Amino acid sequence: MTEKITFPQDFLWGTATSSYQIEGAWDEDGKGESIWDRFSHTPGRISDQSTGDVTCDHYHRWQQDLDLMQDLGLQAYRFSIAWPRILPDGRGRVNQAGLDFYDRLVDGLLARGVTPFVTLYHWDLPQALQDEGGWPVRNAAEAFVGYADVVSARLGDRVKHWITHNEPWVAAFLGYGMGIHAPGIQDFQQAVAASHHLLLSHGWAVPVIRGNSEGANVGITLDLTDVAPASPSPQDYAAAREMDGFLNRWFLDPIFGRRYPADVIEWFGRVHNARMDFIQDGDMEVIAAPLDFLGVNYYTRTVARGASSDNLPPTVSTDDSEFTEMGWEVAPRSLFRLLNRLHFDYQPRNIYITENGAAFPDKVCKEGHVHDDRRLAYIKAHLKAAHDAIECGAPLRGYFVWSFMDNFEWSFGYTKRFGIVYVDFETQQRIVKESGKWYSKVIAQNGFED
Ligand code: IFM
Repeated sequence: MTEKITFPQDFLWGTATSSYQIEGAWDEDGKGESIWDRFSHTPGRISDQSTGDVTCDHYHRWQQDLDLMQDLGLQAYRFSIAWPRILPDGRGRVNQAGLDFYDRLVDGLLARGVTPFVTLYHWDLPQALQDEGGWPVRNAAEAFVGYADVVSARLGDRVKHWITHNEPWVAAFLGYGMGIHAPGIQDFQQAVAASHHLLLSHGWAVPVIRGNSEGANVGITLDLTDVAPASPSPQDYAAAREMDGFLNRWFLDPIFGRRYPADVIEWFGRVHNARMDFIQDGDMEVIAAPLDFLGVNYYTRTVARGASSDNLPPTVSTDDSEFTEMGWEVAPRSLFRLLNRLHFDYQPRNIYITENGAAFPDKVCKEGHVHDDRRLAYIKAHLKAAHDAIECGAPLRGYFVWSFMDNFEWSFGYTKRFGIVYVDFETQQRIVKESGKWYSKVIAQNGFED
């Protein structure tokens, strides 16, 4: 028997991208160098030796891309602004050509009936600021506020949805801790300091954006997961609590006014010898600035296993699971659990799923179509989980597929395709995948048959 899944009337349907992943034009029209330009130009950093120099060439093809969004019936589009396009040196001199680009983009979206959701920071820090030490240094947070001011002053009359940061966990811990993202540093102390300054910059920017953009909805996007202990053993429960602390609570707790979790501070100190001496009086109050919404990026769950010979046999196993091309387990019920947990534990006013999607090895068939059944099934299962969470009271207001189109997947280069639109990177041809056609129908019907 089929069941009709219908979403609330004002539910918002969108897709998402980010500047470095789609724009190209890395050094055009006065843009400064970003840490991702520097990182991808460094041999050995990107698995297929590629760069984002051209990527989807969206900087030149944005009108065609916006037309496609309109054809698909997208109601909202989440994109990010390249900070070094606006402020080539990170602060000070404003590059008008950069601002003009986003100005045209916003007007182009509004003319097509698509609501812009602007992310201010999706990881392309101006290299000039990294040369001063980057996010581990407090100055970067101060510079971010100046940047947020310039952008929101110019676009704030038309943009009413603002996301300060995308996935600060990734920016801090993959960029400065593990070194697999730009700027490629491996120093846990710097990573923890970076996480604090990212949050501080967020808290400082919130009132600045509100001041420039009347009636603005301001939020932050976190990458969150649902952590399950592999077995009901004390070791696995302890491991799950640690992972939950590191991946979820480290950012959620301070944003929602609970300060940094004591158990994670203790763990950082014990395992990584990390100190918290960068926190100044008043910082935690700044970080807890009340928000209009929480952005949630959800891709997979985490199964935690304690490192102990006393482990019990796992009762939570991934043996029969499906995995995406990223090696991430497909776990839609965990999205349901995560949304409920956020709702009951943290009570955000509103939630948007600002990213959800999957990489699979897509091929264009002879007839020129892309039959990405597994992506379609992934999105459908996650939408069903999201719908169930709404029925349980979660204040979920919208959903953004990651991604609008295939793009530069960071250290994986072009080897992972996440789009609902296929991109031929040789010709720049766009082909709407079957998942994109299906998503377009979901939007038109505000739901789907299950
Ligand atoms: O491509 C990224 C995006 O930039 C941030 N969230 C996860 C996506 C898939 O890895």
